[in-house]
Amino acid sequence: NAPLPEGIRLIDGWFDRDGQVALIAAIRAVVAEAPLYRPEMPRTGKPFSVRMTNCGPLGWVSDRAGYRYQPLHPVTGCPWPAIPEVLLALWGEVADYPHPPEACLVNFYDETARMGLHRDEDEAALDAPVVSVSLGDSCLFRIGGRERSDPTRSFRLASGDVFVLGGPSRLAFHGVDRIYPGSSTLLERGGRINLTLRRVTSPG
Ligand code: MD3
Ligand code: FE
Repeated sequence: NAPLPEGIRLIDGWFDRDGQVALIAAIRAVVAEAPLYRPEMPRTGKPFSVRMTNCGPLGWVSDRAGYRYQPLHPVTGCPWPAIPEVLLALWGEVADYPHPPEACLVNFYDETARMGLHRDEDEAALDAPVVSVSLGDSCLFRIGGRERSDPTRSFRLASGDVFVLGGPSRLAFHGVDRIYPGSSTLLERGGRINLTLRRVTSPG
């Protein structure tokens, strides 16, 4: 197994089963207030296969007008709910960044959902890492370099894994090629949830 690209930390099994169950309860409360919805691609309006919502003062959205962070849910018009304490604590433990996260994007994958290769570059605070938590079914995750044409590496992310993406890897291309249906019993109806904690604005 080759070493991970610089700036990436994969901490497998950070959350044990009880921790994962507690996180799911917290996410259910978020989704009750801010329902999952299906974003659309800029310009074309093609629907994502992944459904999304957010918690925190800002949330990431995509529609025909483009990608952006905004304080209100695009369907309900309400502010996003607060980021659960357990996730703020996780950021404090692993992010090595002196300010709290402002957005937690919640991605829900059913067994056919995928996420194409892309870069996360809608945040002004590119010095802050992205902290990701995987829950439910495993996925095949792929990460490359700063150019779309750079070689990529794939690995499997499982429920409870935490991923910290910073440094030179913060602007690496990455995506989710497939979900492994039935690989976890955490979610009764199956599927995968990914949470990404992000700092959006650069503290003045
Ligand atoms: C590597 N989500 O929401 S999380 C996304 O599993 C996103 O739902 C994927 O890519 C998911 O934007 C991957 C891991 C991740 C998150 C941010 C990154 C990997 C990253 C930023 C830079 C490089
Ligand atoms: Fe991403």
